[in-house]
Amino acid sequence: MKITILTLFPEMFEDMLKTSVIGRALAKGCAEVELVQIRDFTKDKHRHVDDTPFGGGKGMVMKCQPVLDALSSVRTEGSHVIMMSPAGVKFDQQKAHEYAGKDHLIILCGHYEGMDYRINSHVDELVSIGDYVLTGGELAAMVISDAVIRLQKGSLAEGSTEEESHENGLLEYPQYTQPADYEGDLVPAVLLSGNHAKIREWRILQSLKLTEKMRPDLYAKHEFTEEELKILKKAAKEAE
Ligand code: 6GU
Repeated sequence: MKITILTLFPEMFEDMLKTSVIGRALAKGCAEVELVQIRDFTKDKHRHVDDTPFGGGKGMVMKCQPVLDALSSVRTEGSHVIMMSPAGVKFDQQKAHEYAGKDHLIILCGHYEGMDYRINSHVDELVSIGDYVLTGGELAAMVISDAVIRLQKGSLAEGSTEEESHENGLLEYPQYTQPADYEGDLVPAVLLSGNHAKIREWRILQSLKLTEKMRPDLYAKHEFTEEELKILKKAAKEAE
């Protein structure tokens, strides 16, 4: 897939696109990222991308012309265009999968106080990464790009996303590594037992318990599998 990012600050993306899992995935060709400088589409000699808001008020508003000309220059047949905005729908793992399946995702990053509202009708969706305000859409676009690129075939070891937090609507079970005894803090004995059925059961139970405690909102929405119900019943009996 290809991701095109329209921004006034393309340099903000350089390190993340070169580093770690995402850097390797892009180097291997699992996905392609194109950065487009919106300012290159201005037509005045001062290269203004923003102006004062009609009706008055603080701050500056990004202008239609450079943004929409930049967008037109990269739009392709079948491209999906999202605009980063704190007023958008919330991004989640389901959306990450939806975008990961697109051939061409275009991400428009706003800055300053906002964008001229007339831009909204030229994009498919407004997307937010959470209920807080960032100075611009770039960090949000990086979050979305990371979540989408790591889902591309070849980015990660086969099957390594399946048991992650949020993939089945639950948080992931706790993980441990060497040493088994860290200054008296012990790894749960079941994990050292070599009994794979018991380990699986323990992990499912921990995942359920952790989700109930940390994310009651997710737990309330969870659709339990037969196996999960059986494990919960057994744990309740053992606690009697
Ligand atoms: Cl997408 N943009 C900005 N500016 N702030 C945000 C956001 C996006 N998502 C949460 N806060």
